[in-house]
Amino acid sequence: MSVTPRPLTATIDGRGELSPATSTVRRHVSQMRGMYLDADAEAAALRDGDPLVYEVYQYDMPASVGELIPCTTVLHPGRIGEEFFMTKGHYHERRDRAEVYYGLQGEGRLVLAREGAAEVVALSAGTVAYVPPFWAHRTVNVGETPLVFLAVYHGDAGHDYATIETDGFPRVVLWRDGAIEVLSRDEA
Ligand code: S6P
Ligand code: ZN
Repeated sequence: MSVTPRPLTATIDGRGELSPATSTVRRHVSQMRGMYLDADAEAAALRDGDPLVYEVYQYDMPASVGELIPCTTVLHPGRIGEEFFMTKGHYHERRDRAEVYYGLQGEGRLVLAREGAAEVVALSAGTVAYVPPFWAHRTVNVGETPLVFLAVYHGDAGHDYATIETDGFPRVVLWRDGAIEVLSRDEA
């Protein structure tokens, strides 16, 4: 049975934690096996304590179209080989559901993909980024401090991770030769 939410206020603390939150996700390298390009570097990270890559703090709402779900992501700095720490990335299960991101701290990139097309946009404090319907989305921390952002999306959007686990993203974001490089995955 769905519950009609009451008006809500929440706060985001200095490290990006949304409070109150009703669910929290913490993803380590071990929960993203196979997503980074460099399998040897991934194995080394797993041996070396399986670092925490990101945290998500969410206030869950009923899974219906009229609802909006607020959540924050704290994406830690780091790399697996040349590849910057990133989120798993997903399509929305209901592909026609859009989303808005608002950058709060740090320096990142938002990687968007749809049917072979790809765009990579900067995401930092003060950026408002629109994820249109039908576009897969992943964030990447290219800085030395946590990348923190607020996301707001439809209650019934859902998350399809399986398609990304199979197909990946067409672009990768790397630290190479002393610079941030965005490359086609096939040429990386
Ligand atoms: C939800 C929104 C974000 C991500 C979060 C973690 O639709 O896009 O809150 O869930 O940044 O990424 P991922 O790909 O593991 O869900
Ligand atoms: Zn999303």
